[in-house]
Amino acid sequence: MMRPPLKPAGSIPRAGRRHTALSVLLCLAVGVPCVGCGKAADHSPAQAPEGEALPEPIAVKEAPTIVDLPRSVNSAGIELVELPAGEFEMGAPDSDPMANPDEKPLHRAVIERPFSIAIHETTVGQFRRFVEATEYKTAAERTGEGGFSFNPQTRRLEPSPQADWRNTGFPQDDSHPVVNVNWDDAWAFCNWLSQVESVRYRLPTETEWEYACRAGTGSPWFFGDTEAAMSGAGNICDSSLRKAYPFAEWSMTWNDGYPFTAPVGSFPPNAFGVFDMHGNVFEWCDSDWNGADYAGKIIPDPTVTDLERMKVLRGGSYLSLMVFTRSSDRVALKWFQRNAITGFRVVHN
Ligand SMILES: [Ca+2]
Ligand SMILES: [Ca+2]
Repeated sequence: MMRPPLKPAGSIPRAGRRHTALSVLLCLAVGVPCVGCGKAADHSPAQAPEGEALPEPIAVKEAPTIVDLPRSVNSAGIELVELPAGEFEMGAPDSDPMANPDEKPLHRAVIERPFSIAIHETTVGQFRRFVEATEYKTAAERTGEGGFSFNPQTRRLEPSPQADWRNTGFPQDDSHPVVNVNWDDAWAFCNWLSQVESVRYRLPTETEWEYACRAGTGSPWFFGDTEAAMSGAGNICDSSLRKAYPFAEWSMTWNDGYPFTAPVGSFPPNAFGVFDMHGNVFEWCDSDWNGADYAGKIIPDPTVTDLERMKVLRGGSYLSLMVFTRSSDRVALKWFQRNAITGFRVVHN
């Protein structure tokens, strides 16, 4: 069954009922004043490392051994890998000091049916193809309220009426992940793809997303247990970002070569052959944010049932604190919100 179109989009990201971790993320990473996050939104740029030389870009890590799975390319040029049905340990163990309570308890999760997942985040080029075929206007364009873009004067990512999927204020070509799309825009792309392909495309549930991210691993990142394990393994908040965006005091010391988004697939995939599950851009999931830990959650995981609830985002971004890039980390936004750090990838059964 196709998902029906949603109500017209509302305002751009706003303070309100926000998950604390998300509030911290947005407040720190985007500079949006927020309620209850305990962090000041007015960061001082005094520590800007503008004059400092960047270290040489770090070497990209070698990929792990890739599991032999069915692979395909659809008519929109989206590459997919078919993951088998199965079970896995979802969430974080009590021993993970970085985990929030909402990631616990570690529990057995079920993937009842095989599904194919795009090995890359949806790109600007793929989204352009959709827009050209349908004359679709994203909420950022339709409402005139825009999204987020980088302001070189203030060196911040800021809300802007001019910001949309074409205009982020930082360099993006067709190989970069599309951003400034809300959950509804992502679904519109899925619905178009469903018509073109005669297969029902959709967003992954968060259980599917974590299963695809972990690729059989149980560690915080599929490359290991520590933040350092992510050096050369993904586009994360690094020294190149800090140079452009001095407010990112939480950035790592190495230079991954990409201050903002990177072309998809610039870093090694996991053992399923799926790229950019840690960092680059956050990814919309087709799951309601349940606002609590997993203890009361029905498994297999429910998809979206209530549009008033927040939708789960996974994987962190080029701007995020490293804890947000872990396999089990969960944040959420309202369906109508969009920003310059969130995109999506598609799945189908
Ligand atoms: Ca980076
Ligand atoms: Ca990602």
